[in-house]
Amino acid sequence: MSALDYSNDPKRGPHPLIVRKDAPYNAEPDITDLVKNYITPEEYFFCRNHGPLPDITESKHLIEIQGIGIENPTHISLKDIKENYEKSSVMMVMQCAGNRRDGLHKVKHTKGVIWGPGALGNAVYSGCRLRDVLATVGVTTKIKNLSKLHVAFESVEQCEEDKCYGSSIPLSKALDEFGDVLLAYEMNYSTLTRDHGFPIRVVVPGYIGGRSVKYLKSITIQDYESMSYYQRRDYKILPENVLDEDSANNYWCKVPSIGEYNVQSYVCNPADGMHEAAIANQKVQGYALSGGGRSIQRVDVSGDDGKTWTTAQLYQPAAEGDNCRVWGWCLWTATIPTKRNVRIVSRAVDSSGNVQQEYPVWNYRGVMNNSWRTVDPHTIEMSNI
Ligand SMILES: Nc1nc2c(c(=O)[nH]1)N[C@H]1C(S)=C(S)[C@@H](COP(=O)(O)O)O[C@H]1N2
Ligand SMILES: [Mo]
Repeated sequence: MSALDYSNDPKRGPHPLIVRKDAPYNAEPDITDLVKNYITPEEYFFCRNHGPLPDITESKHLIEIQGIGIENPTHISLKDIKENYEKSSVMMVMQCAGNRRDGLHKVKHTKGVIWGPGALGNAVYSGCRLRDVLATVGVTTKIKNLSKLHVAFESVEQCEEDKCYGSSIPLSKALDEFGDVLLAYEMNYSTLTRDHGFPIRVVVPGYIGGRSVKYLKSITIQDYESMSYYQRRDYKILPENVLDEDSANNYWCKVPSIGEYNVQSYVCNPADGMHEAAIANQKVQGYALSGGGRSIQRVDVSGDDGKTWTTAQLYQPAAEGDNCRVWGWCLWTATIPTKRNVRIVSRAVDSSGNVQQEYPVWNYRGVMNNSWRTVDPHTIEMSNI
């Protein structure tokens, strides 16, 4: 077992998050809190960690930049990043690939923190563009074999079982003029907190949260994906016949790692068990999002378990400037009749026409669950009896 020391983790007083695991610290908000704000305040923002939080002195911290196409590997300081690169901001959803794992875990045992539907948030991150930093070391879209290259990110912290947190994305995403990948030092216009990656993290809009490496220590251009455990042996959708670690070992290298997340929606209000009465006009509220910059085209809401559907009203700011990609989430409301003992359902359609699937497709790591959200008219406890 790991002998990691968590005594230097930030002291967290009483706060509104539901703690899924103490050490490493993993917590998510109550979903009725989550949809109170379009931009998720930090107090309602989920935290996903794999080890003790590093305690980094900003003035001493350097990021190493090296690899293919870089003649002179270099180190860059936070001062350099803040003073010599244009500051830019991106509003985006950070969503863990394990969001809603609980739904798959109910089907069959899954491996991982049992997240409910709150392992996501919508924030404004600010920092410098990764492509600007790469340009100063000579890495641009003119690089040879662009489509075969990756940018690997490593973090400072030691995780469970002596692993270092790391991940990678295609270099083409990092260099894309409209990809909006940042080295961020602010979240919601405040300095990043230790929980969210102080002093600097990567943010990769449209990709699963796991690619947005916190406490960034190094950036490497290479012709293979990150060798990190979290890239190679985690965050993959294993086929349904893989039931345990032993059989997973035969599959990790055959299955691609997840980049962009899929189309998703969730009814946050009313919560399970909260609509026992038949109501003529019940207000239903939730979130919807999709990966890769795809916007939400439509959210269908049903008060009669999917027999009839009403189109929800969406709140989703349009894409900014020349960029047609949408990284922020969509909050929606619908007013529908609900009946006693009948489920409320939501399903989203994204701008590519992808629709959420009706039933969960179980996978061992419990990732990318996007089955229709059905609000159980009874409490969860009652439905388990
Ligand atoms: N260094 C480091 N970066 C990390 C992680 C981590 O444990 N360590 N977790 C990743 C995962 S799985 C997710 S979902 C996001 C969560 O970001 P947040 O804690 O700011 O919400 O950070 C990612 N970056
Ligand atoms: Mo994650």
